[in-house]
Amino acid sequence: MAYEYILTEKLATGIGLIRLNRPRALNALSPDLMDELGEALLAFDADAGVGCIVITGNERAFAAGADIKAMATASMADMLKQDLIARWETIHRIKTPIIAAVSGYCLGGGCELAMSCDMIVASESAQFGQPEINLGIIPGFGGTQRLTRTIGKALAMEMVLGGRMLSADEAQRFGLVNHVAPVETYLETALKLAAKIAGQAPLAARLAKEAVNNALELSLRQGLQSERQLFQMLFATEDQKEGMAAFIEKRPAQWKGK
Ligand code: DAK
Repeated sequence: MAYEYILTEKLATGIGLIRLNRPRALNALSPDLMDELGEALLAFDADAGVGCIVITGNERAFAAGADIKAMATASMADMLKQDLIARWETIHRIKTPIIAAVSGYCLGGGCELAMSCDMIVASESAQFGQPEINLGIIPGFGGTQRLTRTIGKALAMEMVLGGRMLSADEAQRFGLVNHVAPVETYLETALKLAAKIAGQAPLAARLAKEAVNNALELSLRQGLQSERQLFQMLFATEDQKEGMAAFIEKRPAQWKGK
């Protein structure tokens, strides 16, 4: 499918690669770009040949936020419209694991998009920030919630209230980022991690993602209960039988996604 604001590619390693592609606007997340991103995510999620999705930008910017020019004259009623919110929330419906490969600016809605992915690989030049306060607004897509749960209240307050940016090394130290790599190799690092995930038993990978994400949303009691049910469900899959048989027979498992 041809898109205008993103580029997509299905790699032989079972990865669905999505590049945000509005370089002149530092990949600002316009409504049209978000619609395309949502469509591409849903298409890869429905593709049994894709076991992991990677979202990236370019060296200078993952995304410098939602498109300020498209929001500048919006009313409260505009911002309340369900279709506006829905286009941002598509990513939360995706069952396939998603990695953000981030270089350069990762600000506002860009940082929130990266945090909505399951892991983040950053280049040494990445800068993470929630500078919405400078525009007279606050984050609206998890920048006060996911960020605080990940890096803690003290630093989140400084970022959200003071516009402080985190370098890639800081972001890794505070648990926002999985790996930091040179600008020349960060995408390769992300793709290597994605290939490893794409090679896992597909149903187990999807449920593993769901179970870990539940830890941020449910109470411990609910989370443990949900984990147990997901664990038990996997014993209804052919892949569980295959995975355990392969271990016992000392051979690599052949996953079917069934
Ligand atoms: N929106 C639109 N255009 C942007 C942009 C943005 N967020 N960021 C950069 N650009 C454009 C610039 O306007 C400029 O375009 P031209 O003037 O050349 O046409 C071009 O990209 C290059 O930017 P600069 O000339 O500013 O480049 P510099 O290197 O000097 O500065 C910068 C880079 C990243 C420091 C600066 O561009 C900047 O401060 N950008 C804005 C960062 C920001 O404030 N981000 C937060 C935006 S608010 C929602 C969910 C989420 C959100 C909203 C709704 N719902 C669920 C409904 C999120 C809100 C936000 O993200």
